[in-house]
Amino acid sequence: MHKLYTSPSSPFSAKVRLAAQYAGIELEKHIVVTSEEPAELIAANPLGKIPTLVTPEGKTVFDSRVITQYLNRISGNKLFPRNAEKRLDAEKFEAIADGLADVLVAHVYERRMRPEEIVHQPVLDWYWKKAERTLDLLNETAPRIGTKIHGGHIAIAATLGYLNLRFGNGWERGRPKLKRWVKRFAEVHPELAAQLPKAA
Ligand SMILES: N[C@@H](CCC(=O)N[C@@H](CS)C(=O)NCC(=O)O)C(=O)O
Repeated sequence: MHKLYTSPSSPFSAKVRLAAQYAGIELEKHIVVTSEEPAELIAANPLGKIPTLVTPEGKTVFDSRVITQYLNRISGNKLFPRNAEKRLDAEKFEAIADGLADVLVAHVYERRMRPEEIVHQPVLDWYWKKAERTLDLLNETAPRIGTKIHGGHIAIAATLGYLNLRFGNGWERGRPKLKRWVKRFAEVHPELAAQLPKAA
């Protein structure tokens, strides 16, 4: 079986868990605390980051976008459209959702890793501005949700789950379409709810 180093709250790990479940690939989940730099994770990925996947043949696969492409290949294209133009759109949505997760994680780390007196507010504001712009874009353009979804939908759902978990739902104000998008994702794909980011 494929082994996934993961944590309940990590948005990138949630994306991979959602993608694997949607594509029908079973994962053996190993929950790790990255700040403890567990030896088995470091041995698989010197960056000490999650998600890191280990294949049944013992090959390691990271980062999360390499993993979603790998899962797409081994599932016979269950995660990305075959049509080149549609695939580019799906990959771009994955990239924008991952980019949003990057700034949210950086925001959390800035506050978590530094003593309070040297948390740099301008950098937090800079991250937040990027997040606001990206949420505005997603409010206008997030892809329609049907029973068939792709890696872009999955990445957006994972990142917005992390946003709600760490920052609350204040982002919904002024973004009614994106708020409805999250509701619809939950209604159309209740089977995926267990894989969304959760408090550790
Ligand atoms: N680009 C990476 C980002 C992964 C990432 O930032 N993971 C975080 C958890 S959400 C992590 O492992 N942080 C621990 C660290 O950076 O040491 C991906 O897409 O997988």
